Amino acid sequence: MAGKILFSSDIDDPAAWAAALRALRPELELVDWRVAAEPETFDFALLWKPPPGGLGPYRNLKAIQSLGAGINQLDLGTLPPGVPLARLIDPHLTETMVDYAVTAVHRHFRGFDRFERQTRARRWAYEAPPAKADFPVGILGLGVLGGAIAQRLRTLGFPVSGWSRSPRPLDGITLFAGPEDLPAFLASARAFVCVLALTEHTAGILNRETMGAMPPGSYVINMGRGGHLVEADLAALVRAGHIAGATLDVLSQEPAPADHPFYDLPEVLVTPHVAGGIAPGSAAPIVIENFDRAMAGKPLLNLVDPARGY
Ligand code: NDP
Ligand code: OXD
Repeated sequence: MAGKILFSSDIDDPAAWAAALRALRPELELVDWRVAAEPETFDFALLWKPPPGGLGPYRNLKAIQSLGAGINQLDLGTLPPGVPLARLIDPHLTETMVDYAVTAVHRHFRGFDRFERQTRARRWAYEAPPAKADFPVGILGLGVLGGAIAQRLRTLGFPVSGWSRSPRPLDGITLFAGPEDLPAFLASARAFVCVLALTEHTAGILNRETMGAMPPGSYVINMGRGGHLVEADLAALVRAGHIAGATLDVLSQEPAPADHPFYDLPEVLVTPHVAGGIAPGSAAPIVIENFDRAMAGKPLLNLVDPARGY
């Protein structure tokens, strides 16, 4: 089916996306918002963020496809009401997220973060290699990404627990669900990986109280959204020695300002929102499937539930 797709992203390459879509469906036209004219002629939008002027003029859109698994960057309140929105779930994205989580967990588990600091301080201090059995990992969010991360870490030999809104049975993973289980979950691990959806219920969930309830010497790995973490609380708990270290792929302000306090905390590693990668070649079939569904008036794959917020 032919059609016109609006593209808007400050991090994804429109030419690579146009080529990937054209390879599968030559009659599809992908137009970057910077050159888009006649907005009413667009059928579908592929967006990391909406164009600066918003989507108001694109009044015939049948659906919006996020260029991410998350959707908060789209600023839901500004999207045209009633137009369905889908998240992007892509095997390449999942694999890159799993890789990132495994790397961050191992770095803290094997003390590479400490050894990096010792190296700079010209210090040699032997410590016996730890056992994975003594380094349980807790995953906040057991959706597509959290589930895949949990299973990989378990396969690697870590005891793994997970926390989500509703219970999701996962082989070999200790499950916790809902606010009532949160205290037990927070006591269950040494490293915590956050891959929650960001909603009004999960904003600021990593705060003084919850991180304070983690066992002393715990590690925090945030791969969800910057809004999950109260940054000043983490900085205070790191300075107090309660949290031993953190790996943060997402921050409340991206790019982070040069004077951000985390840049002065050796225990905190910041990566510039690189944990997950969307590859046009791998994700294009999913986008085309959703384009076809939108044109046929069928429900989208990976549809966002506006009431749930994810
Ligand atoms: P899913 O929607 O599949 O999973 C979201 C998880 O959050 C679910 O387990 C859900 O619980 C849980 N959740 C939502 N609200 C609550 C709540 N109130 N209490 C407890 N748990 C809750 O999303 P994905 O796994 O695909 O992606 C997760 C997030 O990862 C994205 O929203 C995005 O922000 C982030 N991300 C970051 C990337 C990066 O590069 N840093 C790349 C890709 C994604 P339930 O299972 O019960 O519904
Ligand atoms: C996403 C992201 O949500 O890259 O996919 O953050």
